[in-house]
Amino acid sequence: MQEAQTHLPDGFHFFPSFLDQAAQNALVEDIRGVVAQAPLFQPVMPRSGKPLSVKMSNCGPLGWVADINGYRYQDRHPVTGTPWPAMPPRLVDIWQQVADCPAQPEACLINHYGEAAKMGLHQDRDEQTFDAPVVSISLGDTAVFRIGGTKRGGKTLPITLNSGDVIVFGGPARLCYHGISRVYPDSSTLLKGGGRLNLTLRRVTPF
Ligand code: MD6
Ligand code: FE
Repeated sequence: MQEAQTHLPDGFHFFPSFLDQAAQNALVEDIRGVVAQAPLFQPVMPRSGKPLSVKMSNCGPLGWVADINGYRYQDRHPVTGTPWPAMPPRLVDIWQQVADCPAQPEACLINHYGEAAKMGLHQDRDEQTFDAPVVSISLGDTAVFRIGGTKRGGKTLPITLNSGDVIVFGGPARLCYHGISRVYPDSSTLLKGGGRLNLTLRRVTPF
């Protein structure tokens, strides 16, 4: 496993091309299976009800949702009301290879970026523990990921994320601000309908 040299926060790890083409294809099939049972839904911002530009689903015992009432983890799909599909073993394998965490992931948030989708700078802080890292897998179109510090408003560094890249946010980097400033349309042929998938594996409860 090759880790790129970066000037980035401690606890942030970047594994370019972690997944080869065959592994990417297999993962896309796994995610197709998940979204067949738990369709992508349109999250909205709490209070304003403004839609986020990505569509989401989840797998694993818990899933992250955003609606008019807030951001939270819950065990059911907000539209169908059924439990989230099981986490595919391939995702658990990736976690075990890169997370350096004794506990299993409990949630995999699936974000789908279509044309013009972005994600504003945010911290991932809805989990009950920050002792586990967040492991993030990129599939499909290339994106520009921005990472800053733990305070809002600081400067950010751009990182190009290609299909098959994996990043880990742990330790002192766990609460760094980050977002997606752009996605390059048609930069990958991995997904039949185009776009980008980002999978984030998380531990939600203490261990
Ligand atoms: C994305 N990623 O790559 C958005 N969060 O589309 C995230 O929001 C993220 O990549 C926490 C840790 C790693 C991430
Ligand atoms: Fe995030």
